[in-house]
Amino acid sequence: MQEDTIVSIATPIGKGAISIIRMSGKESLEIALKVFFAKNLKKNNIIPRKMYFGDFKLENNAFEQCLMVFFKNPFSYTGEDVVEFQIHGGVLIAQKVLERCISAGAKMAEPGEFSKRAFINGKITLDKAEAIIGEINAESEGELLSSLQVTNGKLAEKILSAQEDIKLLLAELEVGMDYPDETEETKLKEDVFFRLEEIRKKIDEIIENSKNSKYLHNGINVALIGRTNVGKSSVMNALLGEERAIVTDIQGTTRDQIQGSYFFEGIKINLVDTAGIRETTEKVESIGIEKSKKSLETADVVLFILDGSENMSADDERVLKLLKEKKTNFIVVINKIDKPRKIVNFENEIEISALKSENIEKLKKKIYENVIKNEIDFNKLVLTNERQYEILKEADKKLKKLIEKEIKSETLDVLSIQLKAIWQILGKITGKTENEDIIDLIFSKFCLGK
Ligand SMILES: Nc1nc2c(ncn2[C@@H]2O[C@H](COP(=O)(O)OP(=O)(O)OP(=O)(O)O)[C@@H](O)[C@H]2O)c(=O)[nH]1
Ligand SMILES: [Mg+2]
Repeated sequence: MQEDTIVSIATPIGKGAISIIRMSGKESLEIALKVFFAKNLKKNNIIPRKMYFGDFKLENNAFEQCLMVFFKNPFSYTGEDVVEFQIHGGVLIAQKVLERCISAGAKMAEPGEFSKRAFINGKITLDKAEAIIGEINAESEGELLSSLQVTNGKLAEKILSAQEDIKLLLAELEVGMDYPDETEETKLKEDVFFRLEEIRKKIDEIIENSKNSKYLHNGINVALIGRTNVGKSSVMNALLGEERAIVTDIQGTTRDQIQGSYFFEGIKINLVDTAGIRETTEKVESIGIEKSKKSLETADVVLFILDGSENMSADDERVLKLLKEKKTNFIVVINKIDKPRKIVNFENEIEISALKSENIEKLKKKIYENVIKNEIDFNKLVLTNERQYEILKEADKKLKKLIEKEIKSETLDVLSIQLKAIWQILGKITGKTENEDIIDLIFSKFCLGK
């Protein structure tokens, strides 16, 4: 158990009618009873998990009616003694209750400290803890669903079992090294080879399912690119369903980048409207154009917008050339189809009218399908954050090298060192590793009070 008793507001600030102030640590009950008074309630007669209605005494001796509940260790969120106060009223009262707990002896919790203690006391696995961060921060529905998946601990199970397989293999290698005569090295290596393939299959499956997780987490970045006056800002507004960007018939209206996002199928779509690209000597406009060119590089997909009522101009050609040079993933959007069409046909184009809101839903679908190649199956095991994804890819890379190369050329000794390294890498997700730093790193990303 940790030394300090920590306290924090556990509910989101400013949301909801009830706030919960949570304290955890061996002095939590003692501190609570210095500030909270209910009829006949004493330290030796308190019943765990029973709600007590009483008065909370604030700094200025004013009383606030509230509920208190005590969770005796180990049956609490953190595994320590925990006290929670449920108070009515806004942020100010919550803040005052918090301050009073601190002046009575509790320490303000660090971000993620509650969950860190829960993890240390074996209440949650590391990947579950990370999923909790995901849930707190999940903005889109899709992201939330996959966070919940991990919360169920299925991912931990799968990766732990891969770690377990590796451990068994390590044991076998140990035996092989200790009794070189009794084991035939080639036969042992053959066995190791097949079992490594099995482990890799498990890891590959999660990686495959998680390819979409980047988009679940960060959303899809879409840049609207084209020459001036083709209707980029109008398309932006039509997609957002609001008048975000200024629209005029003057060329070069948009100079800075304008951002906005909407949700499609639970995925956040982040749009950036850019300055129309054309030859110009005007200073501000040129800076804007340079930015437009840059946003090509960070976009997952570009909407190349053309004015369908006009022929391709030199500026249009210039933009097209740029897109091809940069090998950008782009969709050709023929705008202004409410007017007679003049522009040439493009492969894989979509006709819309931003002015008349025609085919906007179809465009939304096209953007989504362009990036999300296969359906996101929320029932499958997916990783909720990029850190985990990168870790698994690292493990996979090492496994691949081991299977395809090292197993043939290296000694059992070296193989065992490499395998141990992979075990360690997987431990960065499951928490089964000797490395403590990583735990601190993750928990510092938590919200306060969780
Ligand atoms: N008829 C018609 N006019 C449109 C349509 N979309 C945009 N316009 C008009 O085209 C003109 C330019 O629109 P903007 O959205 O400002 O174009 P832009 O590409 O953002 O222009 P810059 O910011 O200058 O690069 C405005 O007068 C719009 O009303 C459309 O679908 N049909
Ligand atoms: Mg514009």
